[in-house]
Amino acid sequence: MGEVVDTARYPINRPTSDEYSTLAERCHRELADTGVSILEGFVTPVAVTQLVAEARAQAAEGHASDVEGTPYLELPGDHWPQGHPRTSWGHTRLTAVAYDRIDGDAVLRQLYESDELLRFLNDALGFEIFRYDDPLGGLNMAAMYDGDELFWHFDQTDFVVSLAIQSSTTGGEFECIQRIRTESDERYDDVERLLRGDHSNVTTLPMRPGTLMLFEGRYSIHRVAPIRGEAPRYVGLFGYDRKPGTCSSALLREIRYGRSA
Ligand SMILES: O=C(O)CCC(=O)C(=O)O
Ligand SMILES: [Fe+2]
Repeated sequence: MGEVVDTARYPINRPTSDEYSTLAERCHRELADTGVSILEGFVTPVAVTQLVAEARAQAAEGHASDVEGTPYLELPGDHWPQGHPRTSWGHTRLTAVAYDRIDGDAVLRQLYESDELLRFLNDALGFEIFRYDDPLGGLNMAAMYDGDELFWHFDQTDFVVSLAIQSSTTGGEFECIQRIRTESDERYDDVERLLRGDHSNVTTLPMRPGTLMLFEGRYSIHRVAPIRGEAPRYVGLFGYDRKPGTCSSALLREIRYGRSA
């Protein structure tokens, strides 16, 4: 991973060094305090250039989806009243490239399959994680073009690791309200206020190309704002779980990749 990861800044290849411990502790603290840890310049500029070229080619293999969904990524039960966050539908349109369409020697795949990175994430999180056992959703690349967007939602996994590859000309910001809900309190009033357009508590997380972001998306509502302009937004998404052998649902694969196997 030496030539892909900026190991002078992020020494994931030297797990016994003090610098490594300091880095893992920093990420751990940031995640504990805020639910997000942002590693700017994690990937070298040379590798970013290659990632962009790969993303451009891979995007042709992608599946474009255009769907309406709720922030909870599930169908609402009949008992929720109209206007409630559970019944608030919003638009998502993006192109997703599944793991099995990403070349064996692609930089994105090298990173996801790197044991050094996996060990580092384990150390930063402070618990053991496993790569998804999912031939489509383990690793994927999302391409977003003019007019595309990803509606406000909570993730169904504890955390997501994303790698920013290219920013759109304008728009495409990753926006969130950190820890708007907890395990025991849904805070529907706060979610409703946001969905009605009150963005006063929204923060934009910096995702310059080359940034690796560790994000706890289960309690922090987030979205990708509409893309504007000619340059697409490219992001690599790395799937992990606390249990080995986890796979995303067939329904989710069908929606996101247009097939389930
Ligand atoms: O594209 C991104 O930056 C985030 C994607 C995301 O939130 C998701 O796939 O759940
Ligand atoms: Fe998400």
